[in-house]
Amino acid sequence: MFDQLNSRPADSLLALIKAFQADDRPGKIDLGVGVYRDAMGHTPVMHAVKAAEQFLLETQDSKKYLGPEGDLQFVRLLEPIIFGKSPKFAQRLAGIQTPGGSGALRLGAELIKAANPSAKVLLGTPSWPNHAPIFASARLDVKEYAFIDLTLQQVTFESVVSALSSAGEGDVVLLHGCCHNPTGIDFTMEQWREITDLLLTHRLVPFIDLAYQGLGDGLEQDAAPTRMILNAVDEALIAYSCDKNFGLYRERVGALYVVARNADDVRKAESNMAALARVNWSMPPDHGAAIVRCILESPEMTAIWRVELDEMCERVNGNRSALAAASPDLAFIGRQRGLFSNLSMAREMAVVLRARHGIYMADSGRMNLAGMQPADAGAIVAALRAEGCL
Ligand code: PLP
Ligand code: TYF
Repeated sequence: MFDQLNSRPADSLLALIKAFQADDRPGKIDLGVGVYRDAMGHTPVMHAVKAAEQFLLETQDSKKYLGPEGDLQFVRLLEPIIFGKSPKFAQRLAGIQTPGGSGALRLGAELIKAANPSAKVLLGTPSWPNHAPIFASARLDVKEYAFIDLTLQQVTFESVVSALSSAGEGDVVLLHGCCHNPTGIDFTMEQWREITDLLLTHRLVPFIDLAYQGLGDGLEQDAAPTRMILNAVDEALIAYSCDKNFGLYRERVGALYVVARNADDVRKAESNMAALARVNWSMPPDHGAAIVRCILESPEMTAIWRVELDEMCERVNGNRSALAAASPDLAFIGRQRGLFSNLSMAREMAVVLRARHGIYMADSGRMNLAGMQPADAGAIVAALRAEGCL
């Protein structure tokens, strides 16, 4: 039967990891896949994570099954970080642990399909390349609309207004809560307010993907748009990832939250999320969520984590400033937030930059700014100038 299969392309972002490793030039710079790197170019295990692992090693006395919801204490302890202390929708919130933000997106997509099979998913482009396939795999109709002009490095807000205004009641709007992947271009608070009004006027359901909280302007600031929307709407979904802000990537740590209209709907959402988890992965992997729970249960470990996260955030923003200062054509990078900025260039240019200059970025022209050192700014600008990109 397998002869019936067509080969499918590998994930080009993940393929960059191997290509970079195989390059033996000393000055190579990895701006590819979206993981944080420190000043040594290393993606370290955070101290708070090591401390929690040590604690788990000494105290965990069983590995027995937890159930499809995973570690519900983990799910509860994240809530004040994401939603703030005692949000007014606290009683209307359901949550479940998922394998990463990806698992949360997939589970959310299937929940939408179960609740409203004809709902369309509005997806502003460019976006994370996995978004559209995840929703399509759940057999949802994905409606893409372009909303960022890379030549201007700006949101074209009219496109957002037009897409949301022409959506049907109950359609779902995918929004990056902060640190937009792949552009680093987030809405202003004024634009978020307008989006909130559009969601209410046209009775649309926001699905907020929050995968980089704390890596833009800090934990509180990065959650502000999410909180504003959730305080206004009746229903919403939130796909949360701890894989970046706790540096847990391969442990696959995330959660799906749903804001429902009332307690009855919360119970229905919870039982459906559990049933969907069961047929997808039965139960989520425990270790990473247990680490996050241990950190959040301990004021000392939480304090260490927050300091480390702030340092990561400052380093990324320092790299942004260094590139912005190195060329006026890159000033926009200093105004954007999160790991990524996306240059406006032909796809072949990424290949040229890799081959001639050892600078690895996604074919789309996306750069992971955590992958550089401030001292690399000159080399990056020189390479971009040499190839006529600036
Ligand atoms: N959403 C966005 C925008 C991302 O960039 C990522 C990155 O991987 C994810 C979701 C998924 O995160 P995770 O690795 O936790 O599945
Ligand atoms: O966009 C990124 O680089 C991160 C990591 O299939 C990632 O979100 C990339 C591709 C992928 C899964 C995660």
